[in-house]
Amino acid sequence: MPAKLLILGGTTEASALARKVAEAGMPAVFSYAGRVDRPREQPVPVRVGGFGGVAGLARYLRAQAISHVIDATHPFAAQMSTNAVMACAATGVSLIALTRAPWSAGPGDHWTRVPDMDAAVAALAGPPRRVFLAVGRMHLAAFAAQPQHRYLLRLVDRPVALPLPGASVVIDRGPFSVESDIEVLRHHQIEWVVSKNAGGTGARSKIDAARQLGVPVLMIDRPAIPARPEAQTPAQVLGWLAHSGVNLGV
Ligand code: 3Y8
Ligand code: NAP
Repeated sequence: MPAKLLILGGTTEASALARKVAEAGMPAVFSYAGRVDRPREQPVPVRVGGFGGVAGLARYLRAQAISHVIDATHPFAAQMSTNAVMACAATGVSLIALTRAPWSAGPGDHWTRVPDMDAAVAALAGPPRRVFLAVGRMHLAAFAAQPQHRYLLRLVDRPVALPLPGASVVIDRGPFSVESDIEVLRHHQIEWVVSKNAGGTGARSKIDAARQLGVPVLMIDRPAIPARPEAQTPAQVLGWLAHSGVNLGV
């Protein structure tokens, strides 16, 4: 069967892989969940929207004659990654994840690590602070349990309604720079940064900025994902494809 890749995207690494796959002339489809209004353009055909659970993804893999799935979604996209493991097992389609190692605290970092979003909300109990809640839009409602803080939110699209009344909102999409994030922390006199341990480069500037300014960070560990083969770079994915007999064309 000729090779045809499905790249589950939405990350910096997924876009880097798509560029290499397009350069190699490999048939591929890049998939977005449809979370934001204007996702980044890709050099390969794009599909947007959920598949309909494991069964929907399995149907898609068969119907589109996908030979390999590269799960290059974000480490917190645990449901998509779990579905990919199950659908590929059910259909016999080869799967590899393109993921990024978690960040670890270094000298000068003031991190408090928590296991998940609920633990992050609980850790915010206490006197009012100016908190940079840089976890996106999808989990904001949980933080309404700690309404005493002055929140700064950074979102990709302007929200229609916010579960955190009184929060300040910055509309911006990464990748961000340390200089601009230092300015954000200073301008809003941030006393605490709440962050997912996303790994990679696109979201880490706020962590580097917090270190430089001595601002403490509440770091949320990533959710568990079922075991699957993993690569750390697009080059390793191309090596995996070549090893599985795919003609990379270059
Ligand atoms: C829709 C598609 C690329 C990909 C770029 C990366 C880097 C910039 C940094 C902060 C943290 C956050 C958030 C973030 C970053 C990259 C990457 C990354 C964090 C886009 C994109 C989609 C999404 C979805 C969006 C979530 C949200 C999370 C904002 C594209 C821009 C906070 C994660 O409004 C919403 O519904 C937003 C939802 C999931 C987390 C959340 O829970 O709200 N990403 N982000 C993807 C889809 O539809 O399938 O336009 O590129 C992609 C990127 N966002 O190719 O350049 O690789 O991680 N994304 C986090 O890490 O904490 C921002 O502000 O400091
Ligand atoms: P999630 O919670 O793991 O997935 C929820 C459902 O969204 C999935 O079951 C699937 O629906 C659909 N979905 C997720 N990613 C998809 C994709 N790439 N293509 C098609 N459908 C997808 O996922 P999430 O955390 O909401 O992330 C959604 C997207 O944003 C992903 O592309 C991810 O890479 C990107 N992203 C997420 C974060 C984050 O912090 N979570 C950060 C940066 C980028 P069905 O079950 O119907 O198939």
